[in-house]
Amino acid sequence: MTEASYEFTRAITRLPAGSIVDGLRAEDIGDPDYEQMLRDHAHYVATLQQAGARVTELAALEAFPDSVFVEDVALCLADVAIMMRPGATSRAGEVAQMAPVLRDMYEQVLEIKAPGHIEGGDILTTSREILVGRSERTDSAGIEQLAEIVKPWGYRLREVLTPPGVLHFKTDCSLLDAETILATPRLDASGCFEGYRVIHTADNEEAAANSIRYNDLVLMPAGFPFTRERLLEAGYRVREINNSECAKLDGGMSCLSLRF
Ligand code: CIR
Repeated sequence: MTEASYEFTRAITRLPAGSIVDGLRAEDIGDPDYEQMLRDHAHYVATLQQAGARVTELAALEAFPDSVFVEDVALCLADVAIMMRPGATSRAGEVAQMAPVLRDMYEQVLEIKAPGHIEGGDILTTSREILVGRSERTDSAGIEQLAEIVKPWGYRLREVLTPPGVLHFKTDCSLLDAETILATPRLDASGCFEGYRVIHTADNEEAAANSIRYNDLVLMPAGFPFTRERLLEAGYRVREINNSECAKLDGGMSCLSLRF
């Protein structure tokens, strides 16, 4: 029996394009260094491979500066993939670039249609349910559609709230195992994780919340020693990846891959 929310065999990533310097950001703290980003991306892909992933690395798309953040354009479940409909207009065209890739890998690929919007970063799939955070990028119309789409496969979906000023729901949380979630205290305070065990990020280490569990490994952004210690103490096997450049564009570990 596999734990479909974190036991995977495949991953899809996309090489960062040079145009990444034009990527979206909530606050401008300078452009990312492309060469450093390429090194970090290679480390990320190698770590997924170490965790057992067969990684499909797609070519860079210069026309779409944010296209390295592949997570936002699809939801990949065990038996069906669903193309998202990003709330960011500059990212809408990324969906058509990913759809044929997923059609080659899945028997069924469905899609969120207008007028709904959802970005994958707002979706946390746990072993019991699919949590979707309403945000600036994800609206109730999109969430309602997704709930209907996944129903035939027995998935329960719950609408929750991404905190104001936070880009995506998963900017502030990640799944660690069937029962456990890593979350910022501010997101946990909303009550959305009732019934789960929650490990909090340490003070001033909120950005560590966007980590990923892939098989036996937890990939987390480097530079958050107190949160890392909490994960190690709880028994997780942690790998740190430098995320300084993606962080300038509000991106983290989950955004960089589709995992299934
Ligand atoms: C954006 O604003 O869309 C990108 N600069 C960052 C997307 C990060 N994706 C994610 O958290 N899933």
